[in-house]
Amino acid sequence: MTTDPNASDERSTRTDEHDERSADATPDDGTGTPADDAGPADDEPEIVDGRTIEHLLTDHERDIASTAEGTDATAAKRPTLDLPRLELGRRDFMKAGAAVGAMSGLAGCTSILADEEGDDSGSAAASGEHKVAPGEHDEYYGFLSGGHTGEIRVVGIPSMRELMRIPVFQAESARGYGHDAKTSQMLEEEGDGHVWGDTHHPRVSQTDNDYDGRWLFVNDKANGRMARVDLEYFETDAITNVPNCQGVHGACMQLPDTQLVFGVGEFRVPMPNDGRDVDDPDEYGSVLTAIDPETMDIEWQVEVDGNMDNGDGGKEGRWFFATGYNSEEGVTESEMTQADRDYVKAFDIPAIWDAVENGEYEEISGVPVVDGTMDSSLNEGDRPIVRYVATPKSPHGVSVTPDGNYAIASGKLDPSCTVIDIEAIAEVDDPQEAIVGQPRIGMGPLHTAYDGRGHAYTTTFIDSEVVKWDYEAAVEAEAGSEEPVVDRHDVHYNPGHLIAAESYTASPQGDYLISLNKLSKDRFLPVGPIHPENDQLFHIGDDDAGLELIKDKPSYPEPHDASVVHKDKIDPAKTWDTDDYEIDYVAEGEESFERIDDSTVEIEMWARRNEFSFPEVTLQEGDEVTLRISNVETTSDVIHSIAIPEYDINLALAPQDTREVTFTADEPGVFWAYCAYFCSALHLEMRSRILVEPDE
Ligand code: RUQ
Ligand code: CUA
Repeated sequence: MTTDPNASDERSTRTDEHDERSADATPDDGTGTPADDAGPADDEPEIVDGRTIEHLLTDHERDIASTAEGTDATAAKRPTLDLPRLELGRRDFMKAGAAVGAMSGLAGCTSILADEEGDDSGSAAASGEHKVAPGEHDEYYGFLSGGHTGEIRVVGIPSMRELMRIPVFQAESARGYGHDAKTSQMLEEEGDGHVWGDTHHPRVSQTDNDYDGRWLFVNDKANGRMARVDLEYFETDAITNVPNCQGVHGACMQLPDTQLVFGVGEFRVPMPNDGRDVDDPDEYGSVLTAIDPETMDIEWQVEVDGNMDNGDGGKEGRWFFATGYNSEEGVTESEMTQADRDYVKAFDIPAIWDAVENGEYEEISGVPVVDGTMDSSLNEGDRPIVRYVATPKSPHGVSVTPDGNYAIASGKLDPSCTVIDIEAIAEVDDPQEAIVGQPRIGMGPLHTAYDGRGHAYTTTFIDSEVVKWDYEAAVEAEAGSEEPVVDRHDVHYNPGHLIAAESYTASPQGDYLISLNKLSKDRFLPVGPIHPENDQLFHIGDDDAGLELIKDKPSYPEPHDASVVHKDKIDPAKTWDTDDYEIDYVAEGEESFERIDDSTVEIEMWARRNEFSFPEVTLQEGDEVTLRISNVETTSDVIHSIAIPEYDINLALAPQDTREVTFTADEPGVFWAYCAYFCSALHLEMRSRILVEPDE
């Protein structure tokens, strides 16, 4: 990173070099790897029925618009995709389903889809297998991001029952999050005054490439933060504000033992973003951020060329992969989609640590920033810190196979996935030689999950499918071949992420998979113009039966990604342990009301069924009051709260928990504090009268 005013010329040169590199990556560089003759990857835009992918994308956008109106204005012009078993254009099909629903009042187009897919009625779904009876527990925890609600949702799988929500970047009254001193300070100090976030990628910590149930980490795409959720208490316990970038998009960690947590910077901005270079996009940068999982302190950042997007860590700890788009470093959609290839960046973590330890960085906004751009001196020689692997086109998701052998990137604007051999990355001279497979998956491939039996499952956003394929077969096959595909199943509609049980570990469970679909259209009762999304659960455990659709779950906007963890690997607390928080517990008999001076009061109190230690509290107008309160119950699930509406406070109190809050009694009057958790037969009577006497 440089702040040299002459540097913009250097940057332009670098951009030109991108194009050269893209050109280098085309067929006749003589390496003889499948990447070299990847049909869709070449410089010519791929043509489907005489139309480019860009045209198809435009059609797709128009179809979404026309379907919403129930019209069929574009039907005549719509092309048919040349995918097997789809005589009808996929979007024709969606439209047909929506139109039937609209005209006849039928709830959705399930029957039509069942016909096309082969009837699902004999499947596990119809037979009632995978049901979880009332009172029974699920097999898995699903941790879903909540998108721009800023939260995490906890769902039981396979029931898909929502078990809990964990607020992360937004205050939330039912859990008292952002109401007590500790959590409100965390939100304020690490939030620059922002009141919301955009969570995309929840990843659970691992030890030895398996879930250890300790923490969950998640990004904030909106305001460039990373957060940690403590999975003993299912509560956010740390937030880190990441400088030198706007949004943190991809999030995951260095494996096998969660040595580092990574945030993948997306939007390019000047570094630091303090008013310099505002209209000089060549000077903007994008960074990968490495965070210590214990302290949540930032260790270093690496600046790269182009936008980054998603990421995943190799299983052996050396490599971290991030996809990227906008190698053009443009600022408009058309500028960002010119090149037919963008890059998967392979970060060599030990080499980056060496650079940091040798002082080969620039400190920006208090963080060591290592230069990992293409023409950085740190990328010369035999141990470059970042290897740029050109893949088609604006690759989106990247995930490492459970055996640790491959990183698979999804083409997004190209129908292929790219299989990168992780061991080869370290050995080859030209990173393109590490590309060992490039199967044709379908239109708009976004994300890939694994079952541990050698299958990859990729969502195709435009085709609205989950496509199951064999990744070793893809290594054997010609680039561009559809042969590795073993099954495909419609989803409803337009899937983003998908996640299989424990897919991010070295040993996925291989039984369930959730497709997180962005559009639900007519699948549910209408609820106004903002529709829920649709999370669809599949059973994938029987390779003969193929993908079996079990369940639709309407989902509040909007989950992006999820981690699915076996129930035995999570060990939540039933009550609080008083050693686990920094403030002192207030036992029965230890309650106190202390006037420190003319305008300062400290209250220590407790709550139990059906009373607060003080039935009334008398204050003077203008008093600054610090109130600490413990729930002295020891019985699980006896939760109280202290709601003081006048001061916008609701502290949720699980058994043995203690919370603190400070407020100013700025208006005279009588204000009832009450318990907002329905805790007992006399819950309504559980209250305390706050008398604020007027200032004379
Ligand atoms: S992204 S729908 Cu934010 Cu993970 Cu791909
Ligand atoms: Cu305590 Cu209601």
